[in-house]
Amino acid sequence: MSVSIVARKIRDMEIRGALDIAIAAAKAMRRELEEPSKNTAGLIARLKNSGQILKNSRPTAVSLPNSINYVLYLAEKNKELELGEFRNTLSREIKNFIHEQNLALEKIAEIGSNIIQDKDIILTHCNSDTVLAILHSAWNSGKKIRVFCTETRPRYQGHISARELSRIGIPVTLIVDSAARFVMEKMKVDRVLVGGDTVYANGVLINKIGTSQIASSAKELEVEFLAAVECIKFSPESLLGKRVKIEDRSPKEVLEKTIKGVKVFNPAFDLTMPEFIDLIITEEGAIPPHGVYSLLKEKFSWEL
Ligand code: RUB
Repeated sequence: MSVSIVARKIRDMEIRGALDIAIAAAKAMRRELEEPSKNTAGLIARLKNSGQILKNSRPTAVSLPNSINYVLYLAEKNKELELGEFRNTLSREIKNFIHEQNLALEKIAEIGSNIIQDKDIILTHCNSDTVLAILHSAWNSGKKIRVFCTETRPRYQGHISARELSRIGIPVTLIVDSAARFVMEKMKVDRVLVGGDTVYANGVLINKIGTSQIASSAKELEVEFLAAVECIKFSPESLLGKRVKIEDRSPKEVLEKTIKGVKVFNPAFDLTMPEFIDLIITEEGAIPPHGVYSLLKEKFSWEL
């Protein structure tokens, strides 16, 4: 798919979830290598421009700029190559990068599945492929888990999670978002497991709106709170004090018909503070939030 199509699909949430967004962007950048160009410098300029278009498509998941910046770093590294060789080398390296992201997902599924116990009752919010991979792996290893999915207003991504879990055969129950605390207490939920769009160096997790409310209820009820995120979702720029923009989406997602005199505010993500998070499950291991800093410096040495 071309850069403009991928950018549109990300903006319209046809492509969504922070990992899928990162992979789709890398694939679109790889496709750009097929475009005509006089020389390597011209193609790099084109990649930079395409990268900007993709970066502008959605603001909150840092996996998107990370993926593009990595491709641009690879392009810069190979800039002395003549055009044909540049195209081949970069295409291979982007393919490797995409492969690594898929391996990261598999590794997280394995690590996360070790944390899940037989007969666990788990609550998840929104729709995260990384969370689903863990639950799938735990189920396949014979753990008889049960899952509660919040519906995740206003876009109902919880339906996607519930449908997928049910397809696998995992007993799943859909609840309204505001039932999360009640269900955690009454149904004796063992663990909350969510994905993430961005993780700052100080261990702050940015994920679908409502995550922080669930995390604070989990803390109060002594329910373990786990976040599953590939390192591509760590924010190197947070070390420079920069913050991502919390996406503000259309009021139409909340109200089909406007109510006279009523404004709608529709933020799509929120911040969960590190003290509410027990573990962040990454492909490098399950770490406490204060471990993000060192892992970030290690994984993003090329950027820093
Ligand atoms: C999706 C969301 C997911 C993360 C992680 O929000 O918050 O929890 O993106 O997903 P939206 P994954 O539906 O607005 O994109 O684990 O698949 O990367």
